[in-house]
Amino acid sequence: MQDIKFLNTENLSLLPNEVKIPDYNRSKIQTGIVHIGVGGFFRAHCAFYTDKVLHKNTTNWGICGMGLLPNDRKIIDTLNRQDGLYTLMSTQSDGVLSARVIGSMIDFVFAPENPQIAIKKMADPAVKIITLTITEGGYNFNEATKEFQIEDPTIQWDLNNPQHPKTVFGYLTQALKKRRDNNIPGLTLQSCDNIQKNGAVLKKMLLSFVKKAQPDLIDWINQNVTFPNSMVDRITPVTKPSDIKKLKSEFEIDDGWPVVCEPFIQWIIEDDFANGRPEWESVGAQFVQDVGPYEKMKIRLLNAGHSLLGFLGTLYGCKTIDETIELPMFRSFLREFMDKEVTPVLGNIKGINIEAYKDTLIQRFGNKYIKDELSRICLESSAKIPTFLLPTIKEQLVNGGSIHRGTLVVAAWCRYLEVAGTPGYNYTIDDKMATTLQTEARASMSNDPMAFLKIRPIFGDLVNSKQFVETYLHLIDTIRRSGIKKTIEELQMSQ
Ligand code: CS2
Repeated sequence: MQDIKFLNTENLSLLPNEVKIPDYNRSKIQTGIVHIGVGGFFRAHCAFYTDKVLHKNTTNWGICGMGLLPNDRKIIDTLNRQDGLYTLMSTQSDGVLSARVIGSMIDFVFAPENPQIAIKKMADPAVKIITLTITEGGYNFNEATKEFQIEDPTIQWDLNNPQHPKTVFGYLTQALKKRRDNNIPGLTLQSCDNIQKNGAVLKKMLLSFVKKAQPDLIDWINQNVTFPNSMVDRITPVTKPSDIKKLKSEFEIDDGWPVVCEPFIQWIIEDDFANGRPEWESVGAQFVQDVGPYEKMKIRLLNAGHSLLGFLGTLYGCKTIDETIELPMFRSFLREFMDKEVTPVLGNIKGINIEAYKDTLIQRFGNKYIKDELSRICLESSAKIPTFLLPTIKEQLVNGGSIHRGTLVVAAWCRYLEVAGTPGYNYTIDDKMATTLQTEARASMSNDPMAFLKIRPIFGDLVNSKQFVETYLHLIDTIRRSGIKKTIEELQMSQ
């Protein structure tokens, strides 16, 4: 008979010995970091590194988990019930599962309930860093122009209701204003999303908002706030009910929302912190002067590789990344995309053996214990594709390189959209731009073949490239007539 324990502070010492638990005194830890967007990735990555730092007897870098969106209530309530504790479950490629209870989150704020508490927390002098995982779409830029979308209705709401903001921009502006007005030192705003130059993008977007909302704050921000760029990496699938069950049966832990992740982890950060930082380098993170080449490599190979497998695999009837890459045709197609279309735009990267990096990626994707669902990969692709894939196609066009495989991914995306919900394609489109995407993808099947490529906020000027358009039209036509497998085979024979 198993003795299952509910995960909380009181029960920590009763957990089986093989479960690593926080062996620092959590009641002594002060909040030094506010994190916005307490999703699985953050809990597998930044919160994990910080937990490791706290094991080294530091007391001032606890994390306050903050949710700004109504949907965040569930995770905040779950973690509050568990005294902020949760389990990180990671499975090696040989199937060995390990469980570690993370203790770095010590308090929580659910902002929609009381925006002023959230603003006050971010302006607290003890808080020296605000980290963010708000997804690629959360930065509110027009994908084609990279400019801030001031006309967005929630942004307009924030401009008109500064004390009851809804977006990260409204909250940050009020918090920074409070810091300035009360002579509290500035801090670091650290993006942990998959966007090249994520720090610079965050700064540009925030300043575009501040220019309208509180123009007199701009100089203070420029002088007192930093925005380091960083490359973040750890594959973190959506937690499934079966994971919760497994944690109970294998480790006797009753955790309402554990996080599942792969063993691999990487964090490369620009050392540009306005007001101190944890010694993340003592637990495996790397600090460098210029993170640009590493971000580019990771986003263009891993994230674009994911999207490739996501659309191609879904059209073929696969459900997970490991299942898709197990099929030789997808594995070889992915490798060719990486070798022939991405590697040429990356150049030499200091300290990196790019061939070995790609080998490792393919191995990571193949970890059959990490059931990373294609539905997670395909969601919000209107923000992902312009960030992960289209820049590679554009650079290859300029360099006179091949664009066939990248363009096939775009065509597969269109096909994925147009057949969604029809017999044999039993999925829905989970995307902020779902309606536009599907309407245009379907229009492109009949009266206007170019309709999909004409979605300007996504494709921008790419639609003016004769080479891209011709390649795309040929590929989408082949997918529609012969299916994804034949299209890949035909392409592999001709290229
Ligand atoms: C994925 C990423 O969302 C996606 O499409 O590619 O979440 C990916 O798993 C992480 O960036 C890995 O570091």
